[in-house]
Amino acid sequence: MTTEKILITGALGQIGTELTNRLVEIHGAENVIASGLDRWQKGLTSAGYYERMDVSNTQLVRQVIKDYEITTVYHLASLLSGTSEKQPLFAWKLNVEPLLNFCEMAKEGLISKIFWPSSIAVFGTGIPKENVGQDVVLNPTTVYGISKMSGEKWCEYYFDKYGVDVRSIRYPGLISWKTPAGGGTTDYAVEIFYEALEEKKYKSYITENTAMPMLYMDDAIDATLKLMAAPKENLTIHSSYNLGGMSFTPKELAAEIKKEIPEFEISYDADFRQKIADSWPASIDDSIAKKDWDLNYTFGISEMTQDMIKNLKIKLG
Ligand code: AKB
Repeated sequence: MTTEKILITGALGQIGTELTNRLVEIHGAENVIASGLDRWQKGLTSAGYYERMDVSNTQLVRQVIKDYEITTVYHLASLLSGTSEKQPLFAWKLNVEPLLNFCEMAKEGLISKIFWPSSIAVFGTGIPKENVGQDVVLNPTTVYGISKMSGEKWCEYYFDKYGVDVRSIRYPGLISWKTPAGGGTTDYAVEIFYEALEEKKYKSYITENTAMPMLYMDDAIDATLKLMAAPKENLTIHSSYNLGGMSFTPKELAAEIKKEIPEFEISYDADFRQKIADSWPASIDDSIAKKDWDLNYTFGISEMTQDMIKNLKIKLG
């Protein structure tokens, strides 16, 4: 039986809801504590416990860690790229400071393992767009990218200096049908499915030939659990692992959707998020994750599109 006691921050978000369910399946509901800003209501999460908590409240978070004797934290609470541009100082505070609080608690021996999501937003200008490697120069031009790059450096610092076991993935855009994303640049690749089913048309805020790396949520959750289960000595990256997933443009995604919904039409009207997308890679080299902890994927663009449409048809009725 498990000895892990897990706290998830941002448990009601896009990754959080699905990761919480998987962690409950593996460790049992009594060992999983979900947390978020919402008031508790029945069925909110499958976790055995729920703490309504602002992750920036350092003292409260510490108390929760002590009360439940938490060993492992999945710290997912974060502001995404689009929203961060609108609230830069708040984004910096939320995306960096609570991570430091958890690293400090690990340094003190209160917790033993942390997962923290970084993003392809750490990449920026001055590097090739295709097959971007792990160790290229990071030159993010967005608030979100700056916060994630700094977080990565803090993770590496706490590992190097204090041996803190903090693990991280540079997620590409995440696509799922269960919980909508919010405030990201890659979110068009989720919205498009809802509108394709409900309106048979979609106006994309990203231009037709802009490719970005994307990952289906099932693969994202598998990768996260795999990284967290890997022996510590196998890990060679202590900032954050590159993850490529698949890479496609709005035009290519629309063509896949048209195979399932022939009436579907896409149009384009770029907004401020186009500039963010232009600063990000089109595809990512994730060979180090494949070597270190056996990263692999089940879903390509066709499998993902079919699965999204099948499940959203049921969900939307
Ligand atoms: C966003 O678009 O902000 C996120 C990300 C790539 O980290 N999905």
